[in-house]
Amino acid sequence: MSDLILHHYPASPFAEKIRLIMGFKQLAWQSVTIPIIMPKPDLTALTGGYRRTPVLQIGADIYCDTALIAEVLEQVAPGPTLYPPACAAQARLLAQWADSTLFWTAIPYVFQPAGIAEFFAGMPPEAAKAFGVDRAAMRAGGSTMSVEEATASLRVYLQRLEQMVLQSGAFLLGDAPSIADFSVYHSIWFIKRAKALSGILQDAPALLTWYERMHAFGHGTHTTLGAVEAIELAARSTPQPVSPASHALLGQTVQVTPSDYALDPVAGELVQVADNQLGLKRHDPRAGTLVVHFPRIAYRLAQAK
Ligand SMILES: N[C@@H](CCC(=O)N[C@@H](CS)C(=O)NCC(=O)O)C(=O)O
Repeated sequence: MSDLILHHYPASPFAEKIRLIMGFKQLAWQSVTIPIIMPKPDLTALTGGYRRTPVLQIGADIYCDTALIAEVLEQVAPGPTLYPPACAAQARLLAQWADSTLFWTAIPYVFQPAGIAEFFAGMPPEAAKAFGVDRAAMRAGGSTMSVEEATASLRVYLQRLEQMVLQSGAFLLGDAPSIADFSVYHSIWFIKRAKALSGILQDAPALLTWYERMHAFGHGTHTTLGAVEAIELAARSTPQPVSPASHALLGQTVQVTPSDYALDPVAGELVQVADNQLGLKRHDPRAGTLVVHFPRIAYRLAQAK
């Protein structure tokens, strides 16, 4: 039985990024399907309030955000690497652009009326309404892009990505894939699924060939696990020891909150501070003692109020 448990749902682009990395590294994992909108009581029992998708669980260690999940999977299975030494820095920076700017251009592009109709086909009208209300609350205060701006920006981005594939060989930064390919892939995957709108990709034929090359990695192998079983497994497990660096808030009760959207704080004892990782120890009545891990980039650390 694999120790890797992915909490996710099929239609999530960020989950698709991680599923494809599982395939690239030929990993076996367990799959817990989580709700697409709040409430998510079984997920938040593990995370302490973080609600975004996906989340990786290894025993009583909970990893939030795909930037961190990718680094953890690299440690679990170093080869093939997501960070080829020749381009690791560029790859991480390009991945960050894709996970923020490209993703938040693809979302308003796909969620125009034709894309919405396809996304919610076969679901009752209330499902679409509930999704809209949930995501509006999640993005409260954030800026939104018009379909016009998203379409125009996407055309430019697709041409830049097309040029990268043409210049660098099989993948965005060279002959081998890097984290940048997986971060770009999930937005293209989301656009490609919206059949009525995927025609925009036809102007980037080399990128489409790249897409097929990426798609062929598959998702590795997985078995299904219930959300309650995942919580019970956490309760039976002990978090892995961490090596804390010195930090003024170490050992104190703190809260960590995404700094972009879905601003749900997670509170706990700060037990780990690394270059790009924070660990909070917390206790849940059902899941027991856990350490919830976040990247530092795009997460705010503050003393608990
Ligand atoms: N920076 C986060 C972003 C994750 C994200 O925005 N995921 C979307 C789904 S693709 C989400 O959480 N949507 C709200 C939800 O699933 O409840 C990451 O890399 O994991």
